[in-house]
Amino acid sequence: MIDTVLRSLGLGESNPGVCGVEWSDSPGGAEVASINPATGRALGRVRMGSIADYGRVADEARAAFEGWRKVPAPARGEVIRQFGQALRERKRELGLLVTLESGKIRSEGEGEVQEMIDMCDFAVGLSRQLHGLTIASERPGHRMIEQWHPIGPVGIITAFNFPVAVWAWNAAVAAVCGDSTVWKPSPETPLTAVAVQKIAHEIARANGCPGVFALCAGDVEIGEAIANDVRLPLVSATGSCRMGRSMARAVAGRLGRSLLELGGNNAVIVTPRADLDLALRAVVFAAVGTAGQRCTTLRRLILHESIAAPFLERLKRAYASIKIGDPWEDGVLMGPLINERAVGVMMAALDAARSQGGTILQGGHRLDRPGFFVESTIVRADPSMPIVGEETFAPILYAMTYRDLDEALAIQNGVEQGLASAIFTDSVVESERFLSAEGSDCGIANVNIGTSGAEIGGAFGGEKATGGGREAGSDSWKAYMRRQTCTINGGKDLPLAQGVRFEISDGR
Ligand code: UN1
Repeated sequence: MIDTVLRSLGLGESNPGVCGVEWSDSPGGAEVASINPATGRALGRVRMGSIADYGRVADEARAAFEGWRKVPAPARGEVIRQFGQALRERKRELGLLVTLESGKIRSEGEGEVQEMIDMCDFAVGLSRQLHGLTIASERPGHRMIEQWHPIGPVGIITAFNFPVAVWAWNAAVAAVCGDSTVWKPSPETPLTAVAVQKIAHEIARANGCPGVFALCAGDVEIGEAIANDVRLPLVSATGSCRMGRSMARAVAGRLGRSLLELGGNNAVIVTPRADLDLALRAVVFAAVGTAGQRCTTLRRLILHESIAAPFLERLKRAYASIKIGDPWEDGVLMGPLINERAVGVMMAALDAARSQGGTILQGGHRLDRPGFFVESTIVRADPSMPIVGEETFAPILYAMTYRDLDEALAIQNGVEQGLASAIFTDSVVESERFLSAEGSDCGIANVNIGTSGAEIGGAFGGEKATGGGREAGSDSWKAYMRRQTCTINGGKDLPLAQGVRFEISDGR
């Protein structure tokens, strides 16, 4: 099965991971094996880029930008339309590759490709809607407009957990905005990146714009090169708060712009007025889906004390019924963690939780089988435990109780991250409070649905240590363009703003 999938996507045993105007035959970086986290065995190998390879690709992306920015935006949209069509034709194989390489279950693997397709559709529509404003001038005979121009090549750094969808959030929008992109995928999921790059590159070549989508697989040194590269006016990066802090410093140091999508420590509040059946289903998907490896994964469950005990009993039973196993098999709801390190990090977090007074209610173990499988785990916790304030990229759910909504909101907002949040209640008073200015402080606030699984139509991102960036839908496109304010004088006089007088005489 694996060989067929790889071959159908044009992948071999060893694949170059560098592509600018053309694929590079022999990139100068290390050759890295991509490991199937469900077996621990290699799927194939990717030859990473060296700093020299990166430099060349970034030059090519810069040159490609100079042509691409002159192509009318709707014509750029047509290229993205073709790309979306090519993804539709490859959805099954690509989805399976996502599953094999990242360990997410089949339907989530295909969902990831669907998310790319949705992004293409969105970007095609956007390509005719990059609207500016007309602004009334205070001066007679003058008018003001705001227009948007392409900003330049954009650096895109993505994480293993959404190995291609998050690239598409950025690349599809950047492309219709007139920007080329240079992509550094996660070293954990390079094959998926190479497969998607093959499709994107082919479409770009067929449309006479090779180099608009560039790829340079690599490790931290490529990420640092992107952060410090003055050729890239914008860097969009997804990953941990730690990575984001050093990225933000480096990009700001050269006065570039960064768009950051960093850690989440997402919470759900379940009130006594909630539909508990609905809440239960939502909590399980949000906490266990993708084996707890989404940045929107539910990590903190804040239950009203009157419903906590029976709700946790039901939750434990639901957890026990979850089938953990090979993510490509039907009926499996949870696959493995991404690697050995992730298993170690989860076990260390559970040790910390125990020593800080937490009790493991369910799960807590590694599974005795090849690959990186763990049990989905519920910990009875207190919000004051330091580990509860950390994002551990694993299926650990900290369950806590509250007395009144003020306390619930204080717990919900009492962490450094600010990505996704939700409340379960049938009371409009409670939900409106949650959505008000004194309610959730997150970039995403939901009512009666969980924290994960956002649609692309809304702007995606979070506040505080999550980094403040917004990607995908709504008006996120503005981050990928430069705004220009233009004042045009159609008259024969030169009145000055604010009534300032400055008369000169040229002697005539
Ligand atoms: C991420 O985990 O980096 O809302 C992004 C969701 C997905 C995107 C998650 N659409 O869960």
